[in-house]
Amino acid sequence: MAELSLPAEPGPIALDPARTALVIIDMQRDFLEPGGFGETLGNDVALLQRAVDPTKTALGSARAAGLLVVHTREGHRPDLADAPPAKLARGAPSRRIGDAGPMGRILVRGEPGHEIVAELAPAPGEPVIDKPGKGAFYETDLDLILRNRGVDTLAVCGVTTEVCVHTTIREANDRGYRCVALGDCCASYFPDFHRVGLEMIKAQGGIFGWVSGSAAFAATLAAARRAA
Ligand code: C5J
Repeated sequence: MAELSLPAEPGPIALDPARTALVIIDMQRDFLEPGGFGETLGNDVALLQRAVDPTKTALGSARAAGLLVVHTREGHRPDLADAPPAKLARGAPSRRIGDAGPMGRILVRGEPGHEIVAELAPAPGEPVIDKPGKGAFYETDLDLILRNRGVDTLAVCGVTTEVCVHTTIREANDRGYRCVALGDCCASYFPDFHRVGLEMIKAQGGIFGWVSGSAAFAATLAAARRAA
């Protein structure tokens, strides 16, 4: 497939499918479903559901076009040895990281709440990056996996826009990747933070990257497949 042009802001971004990965950040039950980490912090988790269907669209088109698809999950080892004490002590949640909840221990690897929601379940062969922090590059092998595949461009979906999506895009941008956030595939417990988070990415000529959406992403990949 030849190089494509994806409509985006602040301007179109060239995409080479062979060098582009779809990166889906932390679409986990712990953030999207009642009883998980997000709800323990007092958030309305229903606000994140709006990103699921658009992400499903982006995921289907990425798979059909043969893009590398990478999923991430935020969470900790069962002994919490990789969880900074400052993170464990933060805020006044109804349950802390590691406490037992209706979906198992909060934000702990291997528990039901740590799993990616069923609609977006990883397919066999798609890398799943388990990360202890907000950024997907911090203390993970994501950079190595992307570089080994020759990836230089990331289309990014996930939750939450201003936390793990933003941190990951900033980390990626500093490492030289070109990032396009698919805006409707991202969501926040705070709609204003979502809106401003996307604005921050594309401001100043694209200081952190570009912003597009699932429909444009799917249409661009589909048109290229038809022309091939
Ligand atoms: C948060 C995330 N919000 N995945 N994590 O704590 O954005």
